[in-house]
Amino acid sequence: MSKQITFSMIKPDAVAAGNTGAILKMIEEAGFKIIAIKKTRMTPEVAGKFYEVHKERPFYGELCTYMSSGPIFPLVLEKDNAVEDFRKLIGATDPQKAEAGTIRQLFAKSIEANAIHGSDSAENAAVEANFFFAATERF
Ligand code: 3AN
Repeated sequence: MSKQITFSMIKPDAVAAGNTGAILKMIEEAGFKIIAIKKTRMTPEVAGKFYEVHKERPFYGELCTYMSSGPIFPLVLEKDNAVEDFRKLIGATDPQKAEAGTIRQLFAKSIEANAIHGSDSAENAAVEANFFFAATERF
């Protein structure tokens, strides 16, 4: 498979716990190239827009509150088969179900405060990367 991008975010729990460096190290060691990165903080309104697809789910309100509770690091990553390989690297949404050695198994606190986001498709990766980064911010 040729080069593909995926979008990720190191979430407020992992940033607050001081795990940003360890997580970035795992991402780079797994062969992903960081092509865009910044530190930012979403307002609840911005988080609401980002997670609009989950609007009908019971956890939507809490998720938006949580995701705006502290700074995050949005990332655009590049690798062959990036979307699928990154989902494997981060592990299951619920850290209790995440495989040993995955980022969520190592660093997530709960199903909501689960350390990191990874796009679930190439289409969503493009939408999510565009949400945070202009083309001129990717190298
Ligand atoms: P993933 O991030 O693994 O793709 P999604 O897309 O189903 O999972 O959910 C998006 C985010 O919503 C998750 N990263 C997590 O923070 C939160 N979330 C998912 N399921 C629950 C749940 N049952 N209770 C609370 N928060 C949840």
